[in-house]
Amino acid sequence: MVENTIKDKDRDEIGVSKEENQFNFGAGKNFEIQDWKASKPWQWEEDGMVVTRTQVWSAPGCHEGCGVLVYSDKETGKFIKLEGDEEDPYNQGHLCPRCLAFNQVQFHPDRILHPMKRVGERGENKWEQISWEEALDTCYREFKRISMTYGGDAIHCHRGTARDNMWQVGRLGNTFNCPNECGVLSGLACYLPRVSLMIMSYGGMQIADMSQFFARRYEDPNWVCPECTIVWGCNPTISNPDFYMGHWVTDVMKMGCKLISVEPRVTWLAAHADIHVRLRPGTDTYVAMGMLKVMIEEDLYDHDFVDRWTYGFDELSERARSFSLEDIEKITWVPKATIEEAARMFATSKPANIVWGLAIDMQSQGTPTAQAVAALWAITGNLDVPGGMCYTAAPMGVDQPSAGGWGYYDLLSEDMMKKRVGWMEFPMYRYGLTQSNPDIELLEHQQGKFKGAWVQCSNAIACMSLEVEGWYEAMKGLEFVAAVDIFMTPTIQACADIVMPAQTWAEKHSVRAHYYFLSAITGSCAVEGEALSDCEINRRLGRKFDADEEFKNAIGRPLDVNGWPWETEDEVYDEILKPSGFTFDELRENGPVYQKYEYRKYETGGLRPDGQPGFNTPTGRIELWSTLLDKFGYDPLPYAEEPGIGPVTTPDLFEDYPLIMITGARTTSFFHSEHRQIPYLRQLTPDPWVQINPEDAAAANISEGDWVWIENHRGRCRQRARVTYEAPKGVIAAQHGWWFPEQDGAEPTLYGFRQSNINKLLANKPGKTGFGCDAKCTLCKVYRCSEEDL
Ligand SMILES: Nc1nc2c(c(=O)[nH]1)N[C@H]1C(S)=C(S)[C@@H](COP(=O)(O)OP(=O)(O)OC[C@H]3O[C@@H](n4cnc5c(=O)[nH]c(N)nc54)[C@H](O)[C@@H]3O)O[C@H]1N2
Ligand SMILES: Nc1nc2c(c(=O)[nH]1)N[C@H]1C(S)=C(S)[C@@H](COP(=O)(O)OP(=O)(O)OC[C@H]3O[C@@H](n4cnc5c(=O)[nH]c(N)nc54)[C@H](O)[C@@H]3O)O[C@H]1N2
Ligand code: SF4
Ligand SMILES: [Mo]
Repeated sequence: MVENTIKDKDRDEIGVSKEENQFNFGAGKNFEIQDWKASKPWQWEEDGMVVTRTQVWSAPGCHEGCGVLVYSDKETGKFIKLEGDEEDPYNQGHLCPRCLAFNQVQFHPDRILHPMKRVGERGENKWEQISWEEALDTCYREFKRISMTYGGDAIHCHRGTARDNMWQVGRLGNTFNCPNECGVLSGLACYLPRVSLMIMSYGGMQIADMSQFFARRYEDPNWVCPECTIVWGCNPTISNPDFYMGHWVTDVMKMGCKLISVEPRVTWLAAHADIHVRLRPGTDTYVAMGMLKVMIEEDLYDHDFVDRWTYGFDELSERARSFSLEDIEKITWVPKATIEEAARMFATSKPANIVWGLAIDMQSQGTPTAQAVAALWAITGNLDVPGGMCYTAAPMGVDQPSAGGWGYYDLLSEDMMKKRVGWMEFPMYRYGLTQSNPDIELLEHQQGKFKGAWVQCSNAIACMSLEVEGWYEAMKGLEFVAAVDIFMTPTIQACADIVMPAQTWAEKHSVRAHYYFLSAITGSCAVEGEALSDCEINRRLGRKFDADEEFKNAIGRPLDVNGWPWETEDEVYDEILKPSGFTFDELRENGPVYQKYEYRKYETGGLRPDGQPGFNTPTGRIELWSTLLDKFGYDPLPYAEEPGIGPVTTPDLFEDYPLIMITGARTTSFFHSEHRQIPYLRQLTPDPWVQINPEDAAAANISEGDWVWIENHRGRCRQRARVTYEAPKGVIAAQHGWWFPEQDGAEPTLYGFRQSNINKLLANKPGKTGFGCDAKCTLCKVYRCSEEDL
C-alpha cells in the first residue's frame, strides 16, 4: 500500500491544501505536446471577409467550446456567418442548431447593449442607460458597504453552468471577501455529485475514452475502440454533456462497439441499443448493485486489477450479494434477465466504458448512485486503459478555468473559508470543489443573513432554482443585486439594480483548458453596443477593491495581495497559461494544442503528486469502500434507497399524483433557459412540451398538442402534451427552463416565468452528503387545461 499524501490536518481544518484541492487531480507531469498542428493559420482573408478560427464557449452558453471558423466583414468587423471547423479534433466540423442560429443572437434587438440602472421600483422594468464607470462604481460602493457592514459572507455570487467565466465569478466574489459562490441548483446536482465521488474515492476524474485525448482521434494508434459502452442516465446525442460530444458515441457504434442504454425513455440511443435497461426513474443504484452482484457471483470481474489496485472489494461483494435480483426487478421494473445480460455484456467486453449523465446526480442519493456505477468500471479493470475510463488532466498544468480551479485560495482567510456555506456541514464539499451549498444558503437567505448578490451567467428563478418562490422572495428582498448577462431575464427583472452587458464568444478572448487540450478563444468580431467580456468586467471591478486600502485593512487582507493585478484582459490569459509555456498569442497561432496522453498512469506514478504508483486517495488505491465517506460518518459502501418522493416512499402522495415525473431532458433547440427569443430555434420548439405515454394520455382524455396542467402537492404549471411511446407508461417527461421573452417583463408577469416552470413542482432537498436532489424522479398528475385557463 502506498503512502497517504493528503494531509489530515488540512483536511480536518478547512479542507485539503491549496495544491490538492484542485479540480485537476490526476494531472500528468509530462507536458510533451502531441505532434499535430492545425494546417490553417488562425486568421485569413477570403472573398472580402476575415475568417477567424475560434471556439464557442459561452454567451450564448454551452459546455462544449466547439471549433468554428467565423466569417466577419473586412471593413466593419461585423459577424457574417460561421462554419464548423473540420480540423478541430473535438467536434470535427459538427454543429448544433444553436450554433447555426448564432447570427440571430449576435444581432438580436433584445440584447443588452449598455450598462443600465433600475429607475423604478424593482420589477417595474424601468431602466436607464448609464456609463460603465457609474455601473462599476455603484457595484464597488455597494459590495464594499455590504462586505464591511455585514461581512463578505452576506453576499452570494450566482454562477450558471460550466462556461469560461465560472472561475471569474468565484474570484470576483473572493475579492469582495465573499466565500459563497454557486449555482442555486439543490444539492449541486449537476455533475458535482459524480465529480466529488470520483475525487474522493478514485483520486481524480475519469471520462469515457472515445479517442478525444488524441488530436488524430480514431486514427491514433494508441487508442482502442471500446467493445461496449453503457450510456447511463445521459442523452449525449442531444446534450453533448459536460465536455463530451454525442457523435463520439455513434462513431464508436459504427466501429462495432455494443451499446447498453440505461434510460427510462426510448431515446434515439435507447432505440439503437443492444440492450435497453428501461428502469423506473430514480432506481439506478438498484440496477447498478444488481449488475455488480452478477459480475461478482459469476466471477466476471478483473481479479488482477481488483487485487492490486482496489480497496474494500470484499465488503463491496458482501453488500452486492445482499441484494436479490427478484427484488431489484420489482423495484426497478427491469427484468432480472436484462440485468444479467447487461452485466455479462459489459464485463466480458474489453475495453468497455460508461458515458454517464445528469440523471445520476438528479437523485437525492447522487453520491451512492455514482459510487455504485463507478464500481462497475473499476472491478472490470477498465480504469485508465485505452477505450476505458480515463483520468483527465489539467492540460500542460493549466487548471480548467471552467471548473473554478484557477486562481483561488490566495484571497480568503482561513476563517472566511470556514464561513463558506455548507463546508462545515458537508465535508465532501471541501474536496476539489469551490462551491457553497445552495440549500443551506436558501435557508440562511430566509433568515435574513444575505444582503447582496452578484448574478453572472445565471437565470436562477427561471431555470436553476427548484424552490422557485423561495429563491424569488430571497433575491427580491436583498439590499443590492447586480447582474451580467447578454439578455434580460426574469431573474434580472425581478431583483437587479444594475445590469451589465456581456460579450458573446464571437466578440471576446478567453482560454479553453480542456481535459486534454488547450485552445484560445479568439473572438474578433465587432462588439455590439458597449458589451464587455465577463473577464474584463470582473477585472475592472476587482481592481477597485485591490486599490482600496481601507477595505483591505478592514477585512485583514495584506495590502500587497491583489485579486486582479493584470493590466489588460489578455494578461489574465497569459497568466492562466503560464504553466504551459504558451502565451495567449502563441496558443492562438497554434490552434488546439494537445498534451501527450499516457494510459495506466497508476502504474507509472502519474496520478499522484508524490509520483508514486497508485491513486491519489488516502489508501493509494481505488476505494470501493471509501475511507473518507466512513470518516465523515456516511456509509462507506454504495447503498440503494427509494427516491424521496415516489410510489413506495410516499404512497399517500402517489394516490393523488399517480405519474412519475422526469424533468429537464434536453432538446437541441435550447440551452437551458436560453434561446427562447431566437426565431430559428423557437420555430423548432415553439412551446414547452411534456411527453406522455399514449395509455396515460387516453386515460386522461389528452390528445397530442393539448395544453395540460402538470400538478403536484407543491404547485402546477402548463405545457403541451406530446403523446408518445418514448415515455414509459406511468412516467412523464417535462421540459425545464421555460420563460417567454415575448411577454411583459414587468411584475407580476416577469416574462411569464411561472406559467410553464416545472421547477415549481420540485423541492430543495439534497442528499445526505449535500449532493444530489430528486429533480428527475418525483410525482405528479396531468390533466387538460380548460378554455379559460388558456
Ligand atoms: N427541472 C430541472 N431544472 C433544471 C435542470 C433539469 O434537468 N431539470 N437542469 C439543471 C442544470 S443541470 C443546470 S446546469 C441549470 C442551468 O441553469 P443556468 O446556468 O442558470 O442556465 P442558463 O439558461 O444556461 O444560463 C443562465 C443565463 O446565463 C446567460 N449567459 C449565457 N452565457 C453567458 C456568458 O458568457 N456570460 C454571461 N454573463 N451570461 C451568460 C444566459 O443568457 C442566461 O440568462 O439548470 C438546472 N435546472
Ligand atoms: N441542447 C442542450 N444541451 C445541453 C443542455 C441544454 O440545456 N440543452 N444542458 C447542459 C447541461 S448543464 C447538462 S448538466 C447536460 C445534461 O445532459 P445529460 O447528462 O444528457 O442529461 P439529461 O438530458 O438531462 O438527461 C439524460 C437522460 O436521463 C434520462 N433519465 C431521467 N431520469 C432518469 C433516471 O432516473 N435514471 C436514468 N438512468 N435515466 C434517467 C432522461 O430521460 C434523459 O434522456 O446537458 C448539457 N447540454
Ligand atoms: S451548440 Fe453544439 S456545436 Fe455549438 S458549441 Fe454547443 S455543442 Fe458545440
Ligand atoms: Mo448542468
